[in-house]
Amino acid sequence: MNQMPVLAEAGWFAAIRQNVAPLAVPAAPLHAAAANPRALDFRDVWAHTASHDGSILTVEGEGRLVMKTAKIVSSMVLALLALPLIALADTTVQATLSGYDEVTTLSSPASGQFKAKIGPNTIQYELTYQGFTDPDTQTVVQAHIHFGAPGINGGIVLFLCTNLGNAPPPPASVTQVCPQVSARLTGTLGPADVVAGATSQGISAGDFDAVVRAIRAGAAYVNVHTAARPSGEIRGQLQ
Ligand SMILES: [Cu+2]
Repeated sequence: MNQMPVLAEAGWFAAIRQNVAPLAVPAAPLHAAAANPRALDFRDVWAHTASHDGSILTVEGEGRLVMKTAKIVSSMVLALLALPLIALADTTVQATLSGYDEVTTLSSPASGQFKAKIGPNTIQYELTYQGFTDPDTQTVVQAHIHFGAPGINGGIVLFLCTNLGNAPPPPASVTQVCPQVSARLTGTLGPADVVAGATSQGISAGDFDAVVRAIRAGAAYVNVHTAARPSGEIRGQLQ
């Protein structure tokens, strides 16, 4: 292999490395090559960028080899540049609901699960609950996300369902009915759905960003209320 394409490749490779370095992606072979550009060899490029299907080794002309190597390395660089975007993408939070997490602590046969995906200005959620078998407690009447740290009760910030006619009015989205014994509810909430229930705690109506910060900080919980336990029968801290 002669020196010309190797040197050209090394300079180009060093330029790519400049772009990649701020991402702090481990790339030991690339660093080694940049520290000593003359040591860079296509075999290194191939070994660290191509799939091991051997296709590169079958290329006949060096020009084509450079082109093909460049394409593969470009794909790799694009993939590396996408990493910060992936890191900023949707966040998933969840909670397991039981009477043991209520304040005051309760013994209830019921249980529940909550999962949500937080995106820009949206919370896509799924709430399931079951086991409300005690005749005194089996009627679910409403469910919410509250603003409160573990072991502390706090105000309502988002409605998940209600049968009490207390749903937030438009422009909030329509609040669905709570099935009384078991349910799988899904929905999407946004800034217009943030109610004023936690105003005295510093989250005013519509302050979606504050709600998301609270959720991410572990300072929000899901609460399912029943006729027998109007302040909540099963609860789960979002995390
Ligand atoms: Cu509630």
